[in-house]
Amino acid sequence: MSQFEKDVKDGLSRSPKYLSSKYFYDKKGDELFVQIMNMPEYYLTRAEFEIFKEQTTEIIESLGVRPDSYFELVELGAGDGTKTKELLKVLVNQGFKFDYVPVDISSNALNQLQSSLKEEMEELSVKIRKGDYFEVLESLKFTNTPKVILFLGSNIGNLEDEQAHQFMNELAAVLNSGDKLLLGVDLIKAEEVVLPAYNDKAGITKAFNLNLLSRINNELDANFDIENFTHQPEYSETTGIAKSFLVSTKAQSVKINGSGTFEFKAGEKIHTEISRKYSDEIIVKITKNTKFRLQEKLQDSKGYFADYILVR
Ligand code: AVI
Repeated sequence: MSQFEKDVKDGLSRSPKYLSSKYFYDKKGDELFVQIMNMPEYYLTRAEFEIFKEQTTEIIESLGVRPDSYFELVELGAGDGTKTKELLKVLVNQGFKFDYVPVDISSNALNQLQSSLKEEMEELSVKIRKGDYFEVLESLKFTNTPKVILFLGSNIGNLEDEQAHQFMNELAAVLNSGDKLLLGVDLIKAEEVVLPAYNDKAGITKAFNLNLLSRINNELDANFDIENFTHQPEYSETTGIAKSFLVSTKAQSVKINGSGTFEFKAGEKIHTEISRKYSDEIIVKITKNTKFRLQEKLQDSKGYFADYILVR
């Protein structure tokens, strides 16, 4: 039984039911996420892009890198690199000596990024690394080269606080003292701004959430009727936590070949995603007793998003 199948079986046997958002990203899910990043309601990508475009000098200064000493710029989950390119252009133009190391589990995404960088910044040294973040970092650990890690897009927000804390500890373990982390996070703000980002008018986020059921149908030979489920986002300004659910619109049973039959009551929810929003206090909480020290916070002009710079 694959890990995916085990996790689906386990999650649907729980009460309340649960499916992990890490399984959103099959080919269709990747495409839908690109559309999400371009939606008018999804302010996160634009806000972080603005920081990278307008505050490039401040980023470079607070990372403490110098043109004459070599470093590695490692990006975890690089995607199409739109934001990072703003930083890369300036570093290249100012003659910094560094390798850009984008890490991703998708070789397709990495190859596309590599060829677009070749076209746009010929002199940039790019070393793509396919695989699990920690395995790649572990393999880079013993070089003694100073490192700057980029973890952007509020990707950390898809983890529960305890998991995020563990992530910071694991990251600290594969870095050396003095290495830097640039952590991009969405900030806690009004429901009127956050909720539409997860409930867009065009229904792209709905399709993104429902695609998880299609993926289970395709890969695990299941018979979810997508028409009988709907997308429901929730957000609490008090906790700063957004959650996405899939709601069964009627009583129904769903069969997954080899895993069994799962009963749904009318109105029963499957929790599929957490998108945590941050404050300084929560950053302090997830870095507490880790080897990271908070150094700097850069924000976009609306104060929607922050890039924190932490030192290992
Ligand atoms: C990838 N991650 C930071 C996105 C988020 O905002 O939590 C995924 C997403 N889910 C729905 N829309 C976007």
